[in-house]
Amino acid sequence: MSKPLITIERFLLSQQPEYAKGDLTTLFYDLALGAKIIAMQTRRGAFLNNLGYEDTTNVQGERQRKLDVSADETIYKLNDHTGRLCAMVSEEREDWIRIPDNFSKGHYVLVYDPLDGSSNIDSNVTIGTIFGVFRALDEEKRGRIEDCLQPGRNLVAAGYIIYGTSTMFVYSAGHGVHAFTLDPEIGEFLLTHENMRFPENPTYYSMNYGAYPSWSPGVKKFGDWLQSTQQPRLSSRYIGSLVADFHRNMLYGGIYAYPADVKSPNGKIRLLYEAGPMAFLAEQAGGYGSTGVKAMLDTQPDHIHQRTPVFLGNRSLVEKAEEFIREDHKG
Ligand code: AHM
Ligand code: MG
Repeated sequence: MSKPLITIERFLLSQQPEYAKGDLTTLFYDLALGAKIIAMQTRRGAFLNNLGYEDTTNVQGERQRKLDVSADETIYKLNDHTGRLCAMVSEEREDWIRIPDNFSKGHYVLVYDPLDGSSNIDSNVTIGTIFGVFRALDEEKRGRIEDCLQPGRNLVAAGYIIYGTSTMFVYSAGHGVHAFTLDPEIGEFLLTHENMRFPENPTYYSMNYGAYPSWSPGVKKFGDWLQSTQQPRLSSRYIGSLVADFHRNMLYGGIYAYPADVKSPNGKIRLLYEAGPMAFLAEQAGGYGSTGVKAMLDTQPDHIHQRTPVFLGNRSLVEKAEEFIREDHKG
C-alpha cells in the first residue's frame, strides 16, 4: 500500500479537531497558497523583471527589493478580506495594518516577514517567509495596536516557508513542529517531516563572525568557546538567511545567533515577526530561544519593529550563550 498523502489541512484537523472548519485551518490554507505564489515569484524572478530594487525604503531604512514588495502584497491581499483577521504586521510596512472597513474582521492577528534573508534574494540563495498568529486580546474590539504587541508566549501558531532546493512549509500550532514539502508536480504541500526535534548532540553553529570585532566581551567569549573548546568540535555554517540557518540546525542540531554589536546595540533581527515565531518553533522542537538575557517568548514588544539580539537552537548551546552574556551585565 502506498503512503497516505497528508495535506496541511488534513494534518491540522487530525491533530487538532477543535480547528475543524475553523479560521486557523483556512488561514493556513491561504498562507500555503501565498507560499506557492511567492515560490513562483522567486523562481521566475529574472523572467518577471522581479530582481533588483524598488525606489523605496522600508521603515528600517533598508532599500526594498522588488521581491520583498511583491511577497508582502501577496500575503496582504490573500488575508485582508477573509474575515479571519483583525490586524496584521509586516516587516515591509511602517504601521500595523488595519483590516479595511468594508471587510469583516476576525479574532486573529497575523505578523509576518514576507521575504527574509533579503541580501540573498538576487543571488539564488535560500530565503524564507516567517509568520506568527496571535489571538486578539479583546475579541470585541477587533483590531488595536495592543493586539499586535504581544509576547511570543501568546502565539497560537508560528511557522516559516523555506524557498530552497525544494519549498517547505514548516509550522507549529503548539503540538510539535511539522514540515510539508511542496510537490511541484501536483502543486500541493504534503507531510514529509512529522514532529521535528533538535537532535541531542549539536553539529553546527551559525553566526556572522565578520562582526566579531564589534561584539561585547561576553559574546566574543561565547564565539571563541564555540570554536575552540567543544568536544566533539562543531562545524560552522552561516547562510545569512535566518530561516535556512534555523532549518538546517533543527535537522542536525546547533545554534543560530545574531547578537547585539556596537553598530546595532539591539541586534538586527525583529522581535515580533522574526525572533518570536522562531523561538516558538525552537521550544516546540525541544530547543530554546533567548535574547541572551532571557527567554525570547517572555519578551514584551514595545513597538512593532523592535529589534532584539537572538540565540536559537539546542538548549544546551543557547544557555551557554546566556552564561557568557550574563558576565557582560555584572557590575
Ligand atoms: P532581513 O530581514 O533584512 O532579510 O534581515 C534578516 C537577515 C536574517 O535572515 C539573517 O540571518 C541576517 O539578516 C543576516 O545578516 P548579516 O548579513 O548581517 O549577517
Ligand atoms: Mg527579515
